[in-house]
Amino acid sequence: MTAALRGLLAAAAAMGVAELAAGVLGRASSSPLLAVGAGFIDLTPVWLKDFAIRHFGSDDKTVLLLGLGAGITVAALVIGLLSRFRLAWGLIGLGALGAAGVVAALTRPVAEPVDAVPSAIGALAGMTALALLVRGTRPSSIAPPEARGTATPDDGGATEQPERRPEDAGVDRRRVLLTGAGVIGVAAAGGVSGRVLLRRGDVSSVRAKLRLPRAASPARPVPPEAQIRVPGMTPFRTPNRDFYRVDTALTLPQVEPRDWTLRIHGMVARPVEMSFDDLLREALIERDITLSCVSNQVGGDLAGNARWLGAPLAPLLRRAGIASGADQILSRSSDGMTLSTPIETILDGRDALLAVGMNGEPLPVAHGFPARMVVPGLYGYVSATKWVVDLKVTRFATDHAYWTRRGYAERAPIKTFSRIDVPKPLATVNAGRVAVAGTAWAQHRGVDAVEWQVDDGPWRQARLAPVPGLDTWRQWIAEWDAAPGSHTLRCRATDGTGRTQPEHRTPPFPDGATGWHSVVVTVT
Ligand SMILES: Nc1nc2c(c(=O)[nH]1)N[C@H]1C(S)=C(S)[C@@H](COP(=O)(O)O)O[C@H]1N2
Ligand SMILES: [Mo]
Repeated sequence: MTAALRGLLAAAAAMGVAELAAGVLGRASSSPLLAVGAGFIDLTPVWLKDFAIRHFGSDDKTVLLLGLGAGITVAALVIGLLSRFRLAWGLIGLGALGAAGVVAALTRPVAEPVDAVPSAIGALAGMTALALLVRGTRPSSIAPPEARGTATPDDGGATEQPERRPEDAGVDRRRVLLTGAGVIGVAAAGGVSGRVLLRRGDVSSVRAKLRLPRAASPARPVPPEAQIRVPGMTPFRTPNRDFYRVDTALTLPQVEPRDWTLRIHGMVARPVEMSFDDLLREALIERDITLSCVSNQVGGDLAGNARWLGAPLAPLLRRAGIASGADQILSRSSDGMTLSTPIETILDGRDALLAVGMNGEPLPVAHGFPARMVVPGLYGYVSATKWVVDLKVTRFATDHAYWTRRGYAERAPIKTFSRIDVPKPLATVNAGRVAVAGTAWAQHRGVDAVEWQVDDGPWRQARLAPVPGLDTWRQWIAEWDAAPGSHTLRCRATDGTGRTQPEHRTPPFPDGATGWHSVVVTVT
């Protein structure tokens, strides 16, 4: 057996046993793969996060896990090669991997001391496997002479004989194969059963059975003309399965409604702790609200519009009795993520919600089941806490949330944004009448106008579709008499305060991208 293969097998055994231990504990965040991945997410610099979201969007986590898998494979190969010179070096390498797992698991915001166990016993398993494989490969003095280097028909050795290298001479092949097979078996059985055990906590069946009450205050009807009917146009209401997802959760938090509580505490007269049933007994309201992400680039699609069902947040906070001087709500999710929201944006009369429903069903697990915050007009990172379990009434001077600690703005109203959805970039269209249509948003200020332009011609008013209120995006359409050639189409929106979207492009950091969207098309 080659040294590199030994390294791979030993690392596989380590990972498999660690997954099994994480499964037995029922703590996904203690799995070394997930803990190290989560640590990576936390350490990712802002530019790299923007790069990942820009290029991989909601697949950013899959890409991260694949990269991590590649990194572990390389480390395993190196460990194997080291063990060829000295077993101790290989063991030290495995120990270092295990230590990285332990540190990662213990530095998660929700860490408990037991979270060190999976990485630690995984490393021990990997070391044992490596030692056994190395020992089996060495020329053995105890094996009887006829067993050495003699292929018997049943071990397949005969066909492999020509590939043997001199260093492998005298090897007890049967023992090596058995040890290797054993190690693979341990790795596979551990990995698979660990995954199965971790699925115990899956809440999707609980969610499927959950019935939500009706809204005491239903949403205003959406005018049918809110949807512009042109092929390729964005749907006015985003179906849950198509709704963008942005979060730091490498594995989706599984929160049982039965176990869910919300604590409201901090600078309050009467701290509150409410159950999910308590929440459902509130007078629920249903509203159409468009969510958008600060990482959205000009022309990007990190925004979605849904009908949310939930309890208004302002009365809940007022019942707790907000102390004077408080200016921030620090919300925390079950996986330890923190978001800060300016308190005045929750109390100023807008429909800030503790949402339980999305488009007529319980929140999808990926979108915060069983409860999340939604505050119209604010970027998601300062308002839309998914899997929320804790609201601390505090001050910006005292507490800092995950993204604001990384330099993002504390106050981040959504910037006025407009986008051309059809024709698509680099499309070829026939000369004559062409529909130019798109989506604009300026939540809680509303979109009052969208203008469009061909090449450097005059700006013209687009026709705006009706909307149910100030908190959703708004579609627009114009008719273009297109002449043959290559043309650039541009758009810009004006919000309800009369301010027009600036031409100048700025990146998402630290409080949202700006700039006009443009699309180049060929007319034939
Ligand atoms: N618990 C938790 N809530 C979170 C986040 C997160 O990382 N963790 N990300 C926020 C960000 S940056 C955005 S844009 C919205 C996205 O909500 P969605 O995934 O439902 O579209 O959730 C917000 N809520
Ligand atoms: Mo976001």
